Amino acid sequence: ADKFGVPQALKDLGIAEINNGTSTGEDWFGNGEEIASYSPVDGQLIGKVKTTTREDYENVIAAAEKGFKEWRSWPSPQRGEVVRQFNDKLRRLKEPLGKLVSYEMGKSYQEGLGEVQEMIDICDFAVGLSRQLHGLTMHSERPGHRMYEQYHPLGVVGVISAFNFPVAVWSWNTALAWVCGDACIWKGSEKTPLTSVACQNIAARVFKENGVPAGISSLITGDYQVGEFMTKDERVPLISATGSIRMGKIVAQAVAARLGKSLLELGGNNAIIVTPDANIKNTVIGAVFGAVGTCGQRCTSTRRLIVHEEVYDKVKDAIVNAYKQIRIGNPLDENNHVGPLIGTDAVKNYQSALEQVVKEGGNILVEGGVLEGEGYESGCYVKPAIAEARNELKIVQQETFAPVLYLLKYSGDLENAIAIQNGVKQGLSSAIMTNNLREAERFLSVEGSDCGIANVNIGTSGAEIGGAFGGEKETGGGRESGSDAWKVYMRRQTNTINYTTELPLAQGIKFDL
Ligand code: UN1
Repeated sequence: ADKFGVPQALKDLGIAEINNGTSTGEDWFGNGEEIASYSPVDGQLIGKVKTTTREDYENVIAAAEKGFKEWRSWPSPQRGEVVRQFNDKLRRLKEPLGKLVSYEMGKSYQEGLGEVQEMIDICDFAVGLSRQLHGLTMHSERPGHRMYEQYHPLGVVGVISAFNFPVAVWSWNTALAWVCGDACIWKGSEKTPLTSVACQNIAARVFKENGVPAGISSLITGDYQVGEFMTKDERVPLISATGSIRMGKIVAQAVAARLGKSLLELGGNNAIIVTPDANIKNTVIGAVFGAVGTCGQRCTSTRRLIVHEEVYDKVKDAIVNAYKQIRIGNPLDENNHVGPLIGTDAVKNYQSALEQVVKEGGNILVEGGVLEGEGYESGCYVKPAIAEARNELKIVQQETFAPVLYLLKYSGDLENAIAIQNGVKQGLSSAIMTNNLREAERFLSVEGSDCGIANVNIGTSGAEIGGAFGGEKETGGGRESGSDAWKVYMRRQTNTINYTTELPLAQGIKFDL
C-alpha cells in the first residue's frame, strides 16, 4: 500500500486519522460498535468506522426532514451550483479517491478512476438538469382553462449501495436527488466504509461552504438492520437500493408494506450473443473485459457467452488464449488486469460455483483456483475461469459474483440465441456481436432482448451515465442515472387552472344549482 501511495491518498481525502478517533467525519453519525475495514488487496486494516445506532438514526432523520424544508425552496439552479462545486472537488480528488476505491474494494486502479469519472459525469449531468426539471403542458378540454404538470422535491431519499461500486452508485442517486431538492441518507456497504466516509466528507465540506442546511447529505453505517431503519420508515418516501436479488425482495416488501417507492438495482445474468457475422477480435475484448473486469463483480459483468456453432471453436480458442494473457495481482499495480475478490466469502462462492458446474455436467475450459504465495496473502485472489455449460444448469441460472464465464452454444437462427439470452430470471444487460444489420435490429426489437440494457457490438458492462441504468424482471425494474431517471426523485403534480368567470365541469357534466 505504501509503495502505491495509499497513505497519501487517505491524507488527501482527510481520513488518515480515522483510527485514533481524531477524525470522525463530517455530518457522519455513529455511536455504535466499530466495524473494521480490511483491504482485500493485502489483508491490512485500513481503518475502523463506528456504526449507526437507532438513536443516531433518529438524529439523522430529524436533521434530514428539517433540512429538506429549507432546501426544497432553493431554486434548483442554485442547488445545481452546489453540485457543480462538489464536482470541482471530485475532479481534484479523482486520483486519491480512485486509489482508495481500488485499495478498499479491490478493483483495478484504472477502474477505480473510471468509477470516480462516473461521479464526475453524473454531477455534470445533474448541473445541467437543474435547469431542466421540465413538466409538460396540456390543452384543457374546457374553455378558459390551462393545464400543466410540475415536479416538486420529494423529501428524504434513502440510498443503499453495494461494495462493488462503492462511490459511483451513491452519486448517481444523490447528484440527481440533490438538484431535485431532496435530502439524502446513504447507507454504504459495510465492506467499504472508508470510501463512504471520504465521499461524505467531500459533500459535507462543500455544503457547509455554501450554507446548505444540515441533513441534506448524511451517512449511516452498518449491516442490514441499519438499512431497515430506513426501509421501514415512512418518513423516507423513496428507497433506492442496489444489491442482490435476495436483498431486493426484502427491501421491496418492507417499502411496499408502507406504500413507499422503491428503485431497485439488483442482480444480472448478462450475456453476449456471438453470431457468425461477429468481429471476433472485438468480441474477445468485450467478453474478456466484461467477464474479468472488477473481478467479475459488476452487476453488468458478462456471465454467459452464447456462441453460434459455426464460429464456436474459433471464439472458444480466441477467448481461452486471451485468458492466458490476464495478469492477476495487486490492483494498484497498473500492470495487472485483475485484482482480488472482495473477501473470503466471495472466494468460497466462486469455488462452489466451479464445483457445481462440473457436478451438473459442465466442462471446465480454463481452470480456476485460489492464488497463494507472495502478493496473494489476503487469500482473495482467484483465477478467472471459463466453463462450457448449458443454459438450463442451475448454476448458470444464478448470478455468481465472481469471474466465472459460461460458454453456451446455439445453432440455427438468432431466435434460438435470444431464447437462451432471455431464458434467465434476471434482466439487466445484454449484447450482440454482429455486423449483420438484420440480426442487430432483431436483437433490439420487441422480440429481442428483454433486458434494461441491450448493446450492439460492445460488451455488457461499462454503461455510460447518460442513459437510464437498470433492468427488468428480477433485476428489479428501477432506472437510475441519465435520461429521465430523475423523475423518481420528485413528486409529480397535475394542475388545472380556470381563468374564466364560470365553473364548467369536465366531461361535459351539467350540475346547476
Ligand atoms: C454495478 O455493477 O452495480 O455499467 C453498476 C457498468 C457501470 C456500472 C455498474 N457503469 O458496468
